[in-house]
Amino acid sequence: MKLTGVELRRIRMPLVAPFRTSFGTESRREVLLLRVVTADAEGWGECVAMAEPRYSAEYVDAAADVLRRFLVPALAERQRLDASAVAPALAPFAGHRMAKAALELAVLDAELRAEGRSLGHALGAVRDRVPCGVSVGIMGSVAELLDAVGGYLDAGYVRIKLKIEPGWDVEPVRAVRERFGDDVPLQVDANTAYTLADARHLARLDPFDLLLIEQPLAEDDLLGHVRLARIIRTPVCLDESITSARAAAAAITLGACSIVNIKPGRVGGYLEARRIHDVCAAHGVPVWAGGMLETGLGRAANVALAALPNFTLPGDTSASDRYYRTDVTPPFVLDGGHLAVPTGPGIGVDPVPAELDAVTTSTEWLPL
Ligand code: OSB
Ligand code: MG
Repeated sequence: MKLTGVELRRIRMPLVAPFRTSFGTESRREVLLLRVVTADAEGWGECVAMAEPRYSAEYVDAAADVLRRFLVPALAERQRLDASAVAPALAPFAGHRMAKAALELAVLDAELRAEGRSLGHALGAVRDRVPCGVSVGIMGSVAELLDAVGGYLDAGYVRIKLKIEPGWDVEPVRAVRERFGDDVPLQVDANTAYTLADARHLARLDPFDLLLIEQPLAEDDLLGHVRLARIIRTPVCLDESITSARAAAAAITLGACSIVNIKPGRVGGYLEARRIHDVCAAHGVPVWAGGMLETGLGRAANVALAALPNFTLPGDTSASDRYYRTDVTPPFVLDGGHLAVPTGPGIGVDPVPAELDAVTTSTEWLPL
């Protein structure tokens, strides 16, 4: 494939409600979209970096900068390029996995559209629909939380994830169990808010039969997670710590986690995400699809990934209306707690031009 150029497009989308986590509160999503143009097709990639470097070191202005200065020019040196060659071409540059993932996805989408193949098919999807969970932010009160959880259960979500932090953990979990019962699949996500000194406190979550606790400790604290996993009964799942298939193999072998959250942006792309899926499957470790408040473009690709065989837990692949009043693609709509895996070529969805233009704050063309 010969690339003609790459368009960087910034969009700004208000969230339907503020989303509070242990690392901050988001009221709107600043997104960087990439459109790769080739002689035969165009491809879209969504960069999941957020406006500020809180969830990870990456942030959206830095992603645009590294793409413009280093990553896109590195592809220009290749005469012919297919998607499997993108990560090796970008490997000389350290880090910036979210920026790399977006560029690889855009090239992969263009390639698959040119071939008339769907991303799900290319990745090895074995389902045509995926069960969906929802990630519920930290609220001002337990009453507000119970309202929100009740609304999501009424909408059909098959699993609830509560964001937690010190001061908002045992009580909200107890309240959700008391109101909605022991049968609701329930898990929590701390986004690194605790230390090993909190192990006894986190063990107080044991009686609530949670599916998992996600990333209780710091990103680089694998040893801490090993120790914590030996103290608490709730299975430990890692998100932030899993930056590659190598990191996943190490975490599993050390006993730092027994479940893995896979986010393609965090690990440098969908091809690395599939390798993590395979490593986990080989170890008998279940995986699930994380989310980064994506628009319909990134969501389409995440839903395709979630259709692989070892994605045996519901993902944070919620419907468009959980995030945005208007999506940039035709909306993803929950059907019996599931989303349909797109079947069209590439990621299988296209932006609606008027919706995309309405939220665009800037565009920049990088010729190759
Ligand atoms: O830790 O999983 C996380 C959103 C932004 C950054 C990090 C996380 C999240 C979520 C929401 O939990 C997932 C989603 O619904 O997209
Ligand atoms: Mg998480």
